[in-house]
Amino acid sequence: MRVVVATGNAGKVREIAEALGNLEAGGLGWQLEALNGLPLPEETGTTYEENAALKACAAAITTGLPALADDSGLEVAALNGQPGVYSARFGNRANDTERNVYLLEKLRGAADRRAKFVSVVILAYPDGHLETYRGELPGTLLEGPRGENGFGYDPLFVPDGETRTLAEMTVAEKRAISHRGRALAALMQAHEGGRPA
Ligand code: ITT
Repeated sequence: MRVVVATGNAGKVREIAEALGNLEAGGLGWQLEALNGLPLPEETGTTYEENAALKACAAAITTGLPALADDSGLEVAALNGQPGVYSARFGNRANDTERNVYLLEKLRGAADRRAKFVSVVILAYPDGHLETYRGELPGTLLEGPRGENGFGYDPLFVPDGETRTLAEMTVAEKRAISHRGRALAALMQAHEGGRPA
């Protein structure tokens, strides 16, 4: 099956391609296609589900192919769950490094460093059918960045039960435990026998 990956985030593309193309990880042998400059709609939703559906449906309608989108975010306990769905725009900072600095400033002196990542992956078909998969990853936020891999808030985030940040893991190691890896594993499981009803 040809599937359009409806994201402009290179880190997500890398992780989705590694998961779905990795036969050992349950990969489905789908032919993944990039958006090739097609614009994504503005994320006007207030939930991950709404925003993932907006992105996946727009790409499925424009291309006539099934389209996969991920909407995700970091929910920080000491910030009452913020930035959540607004993680990509947190503090109006321009890039990952500046958003990490901003988050560290907001958490300066905070004893409670708990946070969780959430990913909602939606596969939309041109006929309007939607499949929704969700994954979560609890962990804690460090007081400074560690590691060069991954993207976004990965250098600050140590998953529960781990000693390394997500940015100190390989793509495969991150996939095995991460919010996005879990959502994609559920998608792959649902498709083992072909397209689910
Ligand atoms: P697309 O909408 O084009 O897919 P985006 O980066 O704008 O890309 P989102 O609106 O879903 O995507 O924002 C998610 C943000 O949450 C992302 O930009 C990161 O800042 C953060 N985030 C999500 N998953 C992450 C992960 O696995 N590691 C680190 N940060 C992550």
